[in-house]
Amino acid sequence: VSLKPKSVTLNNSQVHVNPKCKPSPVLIPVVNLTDPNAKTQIVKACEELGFFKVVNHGVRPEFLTQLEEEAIKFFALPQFHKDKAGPADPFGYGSKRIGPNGDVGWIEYILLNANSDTKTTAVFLQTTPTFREVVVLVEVFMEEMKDMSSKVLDMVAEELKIEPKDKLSKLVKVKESDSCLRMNHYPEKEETRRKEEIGFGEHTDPQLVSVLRSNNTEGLQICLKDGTWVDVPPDHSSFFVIVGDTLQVMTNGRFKSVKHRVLTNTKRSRLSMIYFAGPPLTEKIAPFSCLVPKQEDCLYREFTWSQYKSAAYKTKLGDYRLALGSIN
Ligand code: GA4
Repeated sequence: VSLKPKSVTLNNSQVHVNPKCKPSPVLIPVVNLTDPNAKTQIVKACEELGFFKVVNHGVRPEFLTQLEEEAIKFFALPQFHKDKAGPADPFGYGSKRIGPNGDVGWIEYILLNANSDTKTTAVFLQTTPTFREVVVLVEVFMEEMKDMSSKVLDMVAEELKIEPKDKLSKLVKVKESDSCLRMNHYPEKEETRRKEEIGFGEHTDPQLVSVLRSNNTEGLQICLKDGTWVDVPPDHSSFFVIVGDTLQVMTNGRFKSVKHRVLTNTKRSRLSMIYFAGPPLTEKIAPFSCLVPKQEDCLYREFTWSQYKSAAYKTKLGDYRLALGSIN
């Protein structure tokens, strides 16, 4: 077996795929949200991995199936039709291009702002005969995701003794919260194509937390602290929580925003929906003083979410945005 890094070509650029990638059936922490110990398990997972799986989440499976079916119908439309809902600037329909700085992937997606339903309506109005029903489904889903992320953040605050108790969850519950929803479609591979290709390149999420749900197709990988990439076994009945950069800053690095990526290495298409729970644009982000007893241990200086977001949109997907000094 060769241990030389495999490389795949994507738009003429070489991307290395870690050969040490191994399946990890027991590695991903599983948190039952109704378990009284959930908050301890969540904090442990956020510290060790920045990632965990949520079961007993209370979101009805029939509802998820229905939403997934609508997404499948949308992505099955002719290209010219879908293009009417694009380009993603950053909201709307996008294909292959990710963000404004030249990143690409074997992907098409819809990016929606959780606050303004105008773009959501615009995306589906042109393309979907039953657009009103679809818009309602999407809105209900966003509410469910907001509830789940708030619940998780409340447990984090309780376990870390952050006061007041709703300090974190309030950031995503208020109407000014800058959250968004992404629906990603990774088309199945044709036989002639190379075995592995980058669907969504490695990156961390800038927000507080992200909540992800996919169909039963593999492809998602997370990066461990030692740099090893591991497969996340797909599970359409569960959700996955991803720690974002903002929560890393607020916990003064105690939680790590986890690097993750999607490889399209299967013959089945992958469909995922991710809710990115972000604070209001004007919110000041800095480590909580209760987590930094000595001022000299404070790792990050204060910035607003708006400043961080605009800085993020000037970076490439894989850049390490939290590098000290990158935010002015
Ligand atoms: C990564 C997480 C979310 O998907 C996202 C992405 C955003 C986009 O696709 O518009 C970004 C990326 C993400 C981080 C750096 C910038 C912005 C693309 C990009 C190159 C919606 C987000 O909030 O940040």
